[in-house]
This record gives sequence, structure tokens and C-alpha cells, in this order.
Amino acid sequence: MLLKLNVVAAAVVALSAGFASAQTVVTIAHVGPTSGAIAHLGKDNENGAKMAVEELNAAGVTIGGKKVTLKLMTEDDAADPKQGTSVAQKLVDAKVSGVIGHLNSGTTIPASKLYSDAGIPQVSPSATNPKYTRQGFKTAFRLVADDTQLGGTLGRYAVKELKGKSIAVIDDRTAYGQGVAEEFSKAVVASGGVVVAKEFTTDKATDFNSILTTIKGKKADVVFFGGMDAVAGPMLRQMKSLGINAKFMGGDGICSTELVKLGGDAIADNQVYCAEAGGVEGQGKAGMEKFKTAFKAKYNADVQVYAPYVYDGVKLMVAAMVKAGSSDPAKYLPVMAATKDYQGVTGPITFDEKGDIKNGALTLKTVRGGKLTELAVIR
Ligand code: ABU
Repeated sequence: MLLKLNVVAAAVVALSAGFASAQTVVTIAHVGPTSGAIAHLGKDNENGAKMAVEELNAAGVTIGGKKVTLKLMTEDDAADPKQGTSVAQKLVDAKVSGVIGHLNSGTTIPASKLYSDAGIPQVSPSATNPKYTRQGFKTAFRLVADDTQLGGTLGRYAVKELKGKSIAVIDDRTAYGQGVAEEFSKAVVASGGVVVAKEFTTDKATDFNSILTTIKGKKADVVFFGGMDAVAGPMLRQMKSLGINAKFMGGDGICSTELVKLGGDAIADNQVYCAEAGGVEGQGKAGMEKFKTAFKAKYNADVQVYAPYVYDGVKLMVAAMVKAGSSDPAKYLPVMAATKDYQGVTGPITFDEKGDIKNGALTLKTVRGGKLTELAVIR
């Protein structure tokens, strides 16, 4: 009889693996591309997650009256949609309590179906394609503005502020690149601008001579690129060697410290404009600077773009578990969905009914003196 009871108790613990109600280790996962062309962005995000978990464990976390240890499970999706769903399945099978990721829209969207089916909350710190939170999944949350806001703001800026008359648009055919380029083009036209060329590349391309020569022939004065910094850097270098002096614009995917390195002396002052899909104002700036200084001291690396959003994602998720008194997704998910005015390093966070951040900001930046320089925070 006693033996039977022990077996039942062990089974309950095993079935509840990862939940604070059954054991003291709570596993949260981070997923991003830590290999491939944008590994620098994936590692930046992963370090944001590590920093949050280490700080929380050092401070001590109690969930439902039990002291717990947070464990971070890290996975590499290589920015590849197939690998993204494969690692998502691995996380579902591991019964993690929550997922922070993925970084790319092209991985975040297909993976979100698996997390939704398993009832596991997912917080993307950076995927900006609107579709992610428009699938009706209660488990999907986003900490940044989306491509409608990004592309729309940049499109208006190209026409109204940069006075672009002949605007060329290139995208890398990914869920992000294509989406942000479409929103940009719509806003250009709505603002009275003209799109003179629409060209396409891939997220792995290195040779842009053919499309840039076409764009040169159309005398474009602004070139918008929907894609990531790893492609934008070499593209800027090839623009320079072809004698194209047009302004160069892109969304958050190019708005990284790495772009400045990759573009090097091919980037003239005030030539490149981009927007991070978030931003802090007023007193929030001191908190963000403090985060960036601590991050640099810990990892000997500058924040690329989204490490602070990942850091907030982990802390916000754990705060919801503490408030719910449980790391069981079914119990803390509704608490997390009701997050209101959570004070993160990235600013106040409140989710709307879709899981999007309410009143999200954008930070418009340019490159000056070899540095990304903030121009304005726009809501
Ligand atoms: N938002 C830019 C990078 C991530 C994405 O694919 O959406």
C-alpha cells in the first residue's frame, strides 16, 4: 500500500515538472538565433535573459509560499522558421513554465501555435510582424511596437522630414522584412511620396550590385531596407562603391550597434535612419542607462537592441508567477495578461487584449560620428 502511494506521489511530481507547486526549480526558456548571421542579436537577447534570472535568484523568489530557484533553458533557432518550430516543440516537451522569444517574426509566428496549443505563455521581445498577436492566441505577448507603427512612422518621416522624392524599397522576403517594407511603402504613398523601385533580396544575400544598379538608374534619393543589420551593413558598403549617396532607412532590424560596425566608413553622418520599436522618455532614461552600464560591465559588450526588453520579459513573467502564487501557466497566464503599468527598464508595460504593449513607443535614430544617435521618441 505504502509503495503504491509513493509511486503515485512520484508520478504527480513528474507530471508537474517545472511548476513551483511540485518542486523548487522553475524553468523559463529563452529562444533566439545564437548562431548564424544575426547571432550577435540572439546573444544580446540571451544575455538579457541571463542577467534577469541571475538578479532574481540573487534577490530570492518565493512563489506560493515556496522559495524557488529559476532555471534558464536556452535554445538556438538560428532565425530559421523550421528550426524555430523544432526548438519550440523541445520546450513544450520539457514543460517549461514560460518562453521569452523568439527574436524574429519568421520564427516567433510559427512557434506561437505550438506554445498556444500547450498553454505556455510566450513573450516576444522583438518580433514586430502584427500577425503574431492577431491569431487569437491567449499565450502570445509582445513588448515592442509592431511593423504597422514602425513602417508607418518611417514612411511619413522619409517624405515629410527627409523630403524624399524618389524612394526605393528593398526587402529580404522574411515575415519581418516584407511586412515592414509594405507598411513603409503604404505610408510613403499616403504622405504624397513616390516609390520608384521595389526590389528583393534574402536574409542570407551578400551581393546587391544588381538591385542597387537598378535603384541607381531610378535616381532614388531614399533607399528603405526591410531586413536585418547583417545584410544592411554590406548593402551600405556596396551603395558607396556604386556611388549611391541616397539616405538609407530601415526598421528595428538594422537599428543596432553592429550596423555601425558593419557599415564602417561607408556610412556618412546623417545618412542612415532607423527606429527601435520601443523607447524611454524622461526619468526612464536614467534607468535604461543604468541597465546598459551594468550590461556592459557584465558581458563586455554594448546592448545591440533588445536585451533590455528580454530582461523585462523575464522579470515581468516571474512577477506574474509571484502574484498568482504559482508557476503553472494556467494559473499565472491570466495574471500576466492583466499586467498594468509594470515599471520595466524599457518603460511602463500594460498589455492590450491581443497581448500587445499598450501605447508602445518608437525611438528614431541616425548614425553620427560612428555612433547610433537618438533623434526622438515617438508614440
Ligand atoms: N523586428 C525586427 C527583428 C525581429 C523580427 O523579425 O521582427
